[in-house]
Order: sequence, then C-alpha cells, then structure tokens
Amino acid sequence: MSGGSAKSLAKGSAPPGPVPEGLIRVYSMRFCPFALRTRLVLKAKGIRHEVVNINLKNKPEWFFKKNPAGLVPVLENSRGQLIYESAITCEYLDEAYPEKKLLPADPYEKACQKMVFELFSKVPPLVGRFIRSENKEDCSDLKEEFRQEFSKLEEVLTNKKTTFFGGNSLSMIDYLMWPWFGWLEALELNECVDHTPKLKLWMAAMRKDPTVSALLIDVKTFQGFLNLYVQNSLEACDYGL
Ligand SMILES: N[C@@H](CCC(=O)N[C@@H](CS)C(=O)NCC(=O)O)C(=O)O
Repeated sequence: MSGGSAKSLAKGSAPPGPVPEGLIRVYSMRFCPFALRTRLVLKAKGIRHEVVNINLKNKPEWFFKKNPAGLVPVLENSRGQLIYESAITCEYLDEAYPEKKLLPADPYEKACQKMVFELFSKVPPLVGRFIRSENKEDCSDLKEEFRQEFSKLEEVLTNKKTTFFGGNSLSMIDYLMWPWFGWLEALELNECVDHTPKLKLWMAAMRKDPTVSALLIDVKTFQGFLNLYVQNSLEACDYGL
C-alpha cells in the first residue's frame, strides 16, 4: 500500500497508466481533508491501494478527465471507473469491499449517520473561512460560530450516550468528520471545544485509533503547508516531503 509520500504531479506531467488488477488508486493531495476521508476508509478497511498526489495549484491537464471539477479525491479502479466526491467515494468503498463494513446495515442507523453528516456539514466551510480570514487576531465571531456548531455535535453524543457518533465503536461517520477536527490544534482552535467535553473525548478516542494515528500530520508540517497554501505557492502541495 502506498502511503502517498510521492511528490505531487503537476501540469505537464504524464498521466499515470491503467490501475493494475487487485488495486485501487486514489488521486489525493497530502493535506486535503476531503481526500483524507477516502484514505482513512481505504486504510481502515485494509484495501490495497496506491496514492497519486496532485498539485492542486498547478493541475495536470489530464486530471480534468478524472474529475471535470478538478477536485480531489478521485478513485480509479482497474476497470477504469472513476468515482469522486469524498462522501460518495467512502460509501462506494464500503459497498465494493464489503469486508469490515463501516456503515451500519440497519436503515435507521444509516439514516442517523447521514443526519449527523448533515449537521456536521457547516464545519468544513467554516474552517475554510477561518483559513482565508485575513485578521486571525480578531476572529471572535468565527470562533463563536465554531462553538455553536460544536454544541450541536455535543448534543448528538449526549443523546446517544456513546463515545463515537455511530455507537461505541468507530464507524463511517467518525471517519467522515475527523479530518477537520484533526486540524483544530494546528489552527489554534482547540479552545472552541472547551465547552464540549464529549466532543473532546471523541477527539481523544479518534487520535488513538490506529488508522487515524497512522495518517496524522504533525502540527508544524501542517502549519508550514498552510502558510504556503494561503500565499498561493506552487510548492504548497509538496510541502514537507
Ligand atoms: N465536495 C468535494 C470537495 C473536495 C475539495 O474541495 N477538494 C479540494 C482540496 S482539499 C480541491 O481539490 N481543491 C482544488 C480546487 O479547488 O481547485 C468532496 O467532498 O470531495
């Protein structure tokens, strides 16, 4: 299984060849939280895969044939089938590789995970706004918005009385939400979970998961990437290699 440490492919690069039988490929970017969802699911399920990193600041022309929107993650299988949109890639993997299911079989439980997913959906754009905000010193309004969103998630855990969002063991919804929580420390937003003790415990439990911990990026590396990324630097996607 490739860990995705290869340099990213940029404009002018040759497209990778067909995906060998018995393997699935993920087009990714090392710091992309959406692609991390897919990589977490691949790793948690033990699916043999290879990672092709894309330079998102200078995309190869051929990448738009993989996803017309030009976004990672994209999955490509040995039949040449392409799947994109992170949540869809994760559900596809869970169905195409039915060993060690991450989504519940019970329709109600599955619907519950989708409802939590909707509740969570305000968080990624909020993180994006925070990263782009010019004045990090005066972002008290944004921090308040984070606190409000986190309170809604705290309520879910309080009502469920479980450690994880799908029950007492880790399941799909936890992996779908984790990547943005993994960034809180590097973004110096940890104070926004001070009022949500159950969410804090969930974060600690997530960090202990072998799949999550194997794909964690250290704070310094992440902050270095972020600085280059907001400066629109072409090196951003290769940072930390
Ligand atoms: N809704 C998409 C979002 C994916 C996305 O925004 N990926 C970012 C990287 S984190 C990307 O590819 N950006 C390239 C661009 O905006 O041109 C998903 O869930 O997969």
